[in-house]
Parts: sequence; structure tokens; C-alpha cells
Amino acid sequence: MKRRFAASAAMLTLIFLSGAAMAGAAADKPMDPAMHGGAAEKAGATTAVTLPSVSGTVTKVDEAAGKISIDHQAIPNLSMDAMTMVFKAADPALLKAAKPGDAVTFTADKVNGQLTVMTLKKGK
Ligand SMILES: [Cu+2]
Repeated sequence: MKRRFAASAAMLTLIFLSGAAMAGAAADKPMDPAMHGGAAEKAGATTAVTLPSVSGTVTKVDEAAGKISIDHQAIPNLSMDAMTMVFKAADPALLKAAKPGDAVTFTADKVNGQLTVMTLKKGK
């Protein structure tokens, strides 16, 4: 009887150890969110590249609000005709390179319901 108990205890210890090892392996899996982030970044970059370039003239820059007004040509991806309007800047750094009167080429998209300038460069 005593021997049997010792054997069972050893078995239980083994089961416990392998169980712990498996739990450790399982815990490693959720440690991979970097893979998801990488995929999302790639998808975002692809979207930006496929947006049509639009010509326009900057009429106003509001760096504090992160907004820019552009007298723009038609924007096909937004089904928008030529007009002067305010856009949000996807990156506030975009506004540092722009001032009223500048001829610019930009891309725009709807982000969280807001019309947003995604890229902006000087010249037509
Ligand atoms: Cu517009």
C-alpha cells in the first residue's frame, strides 16, 4: 500500500509538471500582438498608396486645431467636386510644410467620419 501511494504521488508530480509546462506554452501565444499590429500597418500603407492624388491651393492653416483649408480639385474617392473646404490633418507635421497660397498635391480620405488629409506635398 505504501509503495503504491509513493508511485501515485510521483505520477501526480509528473502530471503537475507537464501541466505547468503546457500552461506556460499557452501563455506564450497571446504574447504575439506584434504580428497583428504589423499586418494592420501594412494594410494602412496600402490604402494610402491607392488614394488618388488631388491638386489644390492652401487657403488657411490652423496648426492648433490640426486643420487645413484647401481650395481643391475633384476628389474621386470621396465623390467630391472642386471646392474650398476644411480638412483634418492625419499628422500635425503635415501642416508645418504648408502655408496659405501654396499649391499642393494631396490625398484625402474619410477617417472616423472626418475628411482627413492623409498626405500633402508642395507643387502640382
Ligand atoms: Cu471638398
